Amino acid sequence: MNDNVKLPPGQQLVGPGKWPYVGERESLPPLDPWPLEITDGHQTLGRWTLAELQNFPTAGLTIDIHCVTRWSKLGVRFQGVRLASLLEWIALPASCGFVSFVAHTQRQHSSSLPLEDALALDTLLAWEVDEHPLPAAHGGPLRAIVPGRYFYKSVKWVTRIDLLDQDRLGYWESDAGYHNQADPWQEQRYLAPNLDRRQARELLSGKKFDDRDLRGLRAQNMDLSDLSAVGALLRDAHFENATLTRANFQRANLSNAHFNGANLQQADFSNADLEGADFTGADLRQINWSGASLFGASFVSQDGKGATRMDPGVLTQTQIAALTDRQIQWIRNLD
Ligand SMILES: Nc1nc2c(c(=O)[nH]1)N[C@H]1C(S)=C(S)[C@@H](COP(=O)(O)O)O[C@H]1N2
Ligand SMILES: [Mo]
Repeated sequence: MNDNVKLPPGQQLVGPGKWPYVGERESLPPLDPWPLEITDGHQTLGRWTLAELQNFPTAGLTIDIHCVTRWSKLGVRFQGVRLASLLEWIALPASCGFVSFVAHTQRQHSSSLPLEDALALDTLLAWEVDEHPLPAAHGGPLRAIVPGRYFYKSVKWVTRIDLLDQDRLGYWESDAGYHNQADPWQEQRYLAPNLDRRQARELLSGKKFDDRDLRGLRAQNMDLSDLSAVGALLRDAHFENATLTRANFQRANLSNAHFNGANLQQADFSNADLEGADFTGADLRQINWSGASLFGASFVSQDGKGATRMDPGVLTQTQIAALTDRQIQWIRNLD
């Protein structure tokens, strides 16, 4: 059998028996007993020692490791406890869409993902690999294993799991511009394919996109309120569920951009190219649409669902005429 068949795009196999170390090499001085705490970001919801975790029903999981730096190692067997099993023992916060794994390291390294994904992917807290205790340099005594994502989602030396209402970008995701979704089969490596690490950091902290070429940017769920993106090239950019209140998109090229579920209150789209942009389910109140080109943009989905909010009477007749019949109908019902 050809192993390459099982490799996601752009990945290469490491040599037999090899397993590189990536990122931090050690934790802070190991704790004994090793604790694991689940919080809602403020309060402790559950707390166990490693020995107590080992009394839970254990789960074995064989995964393929895919590092964003393009090496893969197939068929590694981990043993531990499922995140799902731990959550059965605590009272879940009323709203917790995201889970963040936090490491006992100098920089309090962390990584997050939607809780729904973490559970669907069968996320594990692992203490054993290939029938041996997990080596310290690989995150022992306890690390997260998130199957089906680049390995940077699998945090080493976990002592805390935060269940959060809003997403909190992890270390690599915010410092190096790694993609927050991290699906290797979709090659979701970086925030934008053409950004280096310094540029990504600058971009995320400064929220200044003016005149930049950021085609295909991945900014789902991000807090980009007060963003300045004047004249930016943002074709096919992903802003699903992002916070973009007061964002300045004057003259930006946003054709085929994805704004589904985003909060765009008071954003400025004057003279922007919004052809084919998707605004389904977004909050579009108090937006400046003057001079924006809306050919083929959508505000309501095919099935008529999506609670898009928009002030009536803000689009010109020319702008409305550039929409499809279904979209025009929806806009007319607002007015
Ligand atoms: N605490 C912590 N966890 C981490 C990292 C890190 O730097 N610190 N790096 C991540 C990255 S980028 C990868 S590819 C894997 C590497 O795990 P390994 O060193 O066991 O191969 O751990 C992830 N988990
Ligand atoms: Mo990585």
